[in-house]
Amino acid sequence: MQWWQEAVVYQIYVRSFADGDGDGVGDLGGIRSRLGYLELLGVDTLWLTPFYTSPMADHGYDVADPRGVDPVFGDLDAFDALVEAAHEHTLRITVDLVPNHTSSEHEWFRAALDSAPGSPERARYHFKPGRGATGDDPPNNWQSVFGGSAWTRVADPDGGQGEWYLHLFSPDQPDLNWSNPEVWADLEKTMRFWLDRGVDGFRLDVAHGMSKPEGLPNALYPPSKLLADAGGDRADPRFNHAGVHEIHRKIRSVLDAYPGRMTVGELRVADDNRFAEYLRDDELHLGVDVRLAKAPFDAAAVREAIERTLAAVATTSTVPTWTLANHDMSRPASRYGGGAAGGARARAMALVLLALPGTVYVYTGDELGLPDVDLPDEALQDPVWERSGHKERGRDANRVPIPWDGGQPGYGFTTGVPWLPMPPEYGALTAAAQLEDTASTLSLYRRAIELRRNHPGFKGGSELEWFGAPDGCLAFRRAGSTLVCALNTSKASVPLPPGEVLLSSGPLVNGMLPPDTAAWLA
Ligand code: ISL
Repeated sequence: MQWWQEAVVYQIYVRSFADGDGDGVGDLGGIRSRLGYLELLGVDTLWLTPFYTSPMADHGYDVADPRGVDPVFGDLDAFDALVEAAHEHTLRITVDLVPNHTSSEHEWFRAALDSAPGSPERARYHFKPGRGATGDDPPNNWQSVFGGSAWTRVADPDGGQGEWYLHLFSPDQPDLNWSNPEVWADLEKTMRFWLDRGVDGFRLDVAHGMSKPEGLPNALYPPSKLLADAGGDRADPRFNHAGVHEIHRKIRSVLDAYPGRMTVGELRVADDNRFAEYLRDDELHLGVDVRLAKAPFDAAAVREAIERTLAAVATTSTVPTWTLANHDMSRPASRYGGGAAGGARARAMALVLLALPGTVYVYTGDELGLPDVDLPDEALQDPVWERSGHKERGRDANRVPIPWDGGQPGYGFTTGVPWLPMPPEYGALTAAAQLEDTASTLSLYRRAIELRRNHPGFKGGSELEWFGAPDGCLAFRRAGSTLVCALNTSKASVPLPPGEVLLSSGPLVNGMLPPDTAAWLA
């Protein structure tokens, strides 16, 4: 068993975790100062979102120099110090890589703008003439995931209206042309750069992107449908193109020279068979699966998501991954209904999550039960807000900084002004307050992670056995194990399965499992 096949990975949204220098933005030094907390929580691996040099149009997913640290997050010395300290705390460190696109401030893209159509500088991206007599129409009908056309027109070096370039995300994130060998050579250099500095693995952003079909044909979808999250549908030419697998084989060949290091891909691929293709023995080690995170709080839907995730990896030699959220999604406490019920449901789902075989991802702040924050318009920073013409508020609500202790404005996150406002209700949810409260969400996570690591009931295989359960409920155990996880999403209390209760997400009533509650039994 490799370490990544049974890890509890904690996703750190670097901007929002801990601010070491008082500028209101989280940084590498801040993370280092909070490693003790992560050790207490019991996670074994960290995933850091991009901390590379960036103009921050998409908060770091627009990378201007993939081998440099942005000054707002620290410098290379701070990174090296963090890796060393994390390893001393027996925490592994995985970092994001963004191979699909660069920032428009990347030196390659600046050079492309200064060069003529047809030049080698432009050939690192997707530049094309427009359609129509004067080239005023974009080269095809592709839409940006963040809204609007996926093409932006540039002025030629001589000042006239020129070519268009492709950006599946914001215009500040031009897509790289992966049929250009320089693009791979540069990613390889970047991977070795960070591997040689001691990272334990990579999360590959948009791992189903990169490769594009020859000639960039029109999508047969209407633009409105293309706006919806790309699900790897065959009719959507923007993502999940067959050529991507050759790229993953190259990535894997680099990793294979660094035993014990791993890659996990962000795979927004709805079809189970196509998902599995990325996990062949010479491609990714793991794929991020958001099926469970997308399921509503309903036992039948949760069971279906779990079974589909298991099915998607069944034909591979890898393990499933599970998560309830990430920096792109509404937080569980809000998504499951908000208020007290939403909080209780998020806690119940944490026990489902942590009972599952394979690798688990916990998004920072979910262990505190943080809700999404209702931010005022003027505070919003996600490019989705502007790109959608203020129709979609974007992802800032679930990226508000972590409340550590004390009160407003910074709650111990920063001595300055936090980059997104932290609301009054955070006062009761700080890590410090929850560490002292045995009934807190943080205490539940700590106990659950500890049991997951040490209890023999978790040593079972990767198959699940389902028990008969009342309507709106589910119960499962790993094949060969005695530990049962039961979840009640119905409106009535139900009898518990037989066994000793090891942990429950809320109080049990007369030995019954109340609504919005889960329990582990041995
Ligand atoms: O969050 C989404 C739309 O608002 C998703 O469709 C998301 O954009 C998609 O899953 C790709 O996400 C990744 O790459 C993006 C970045 O903005 C996301 O934060 C990252 O997780 C572009 O680099």
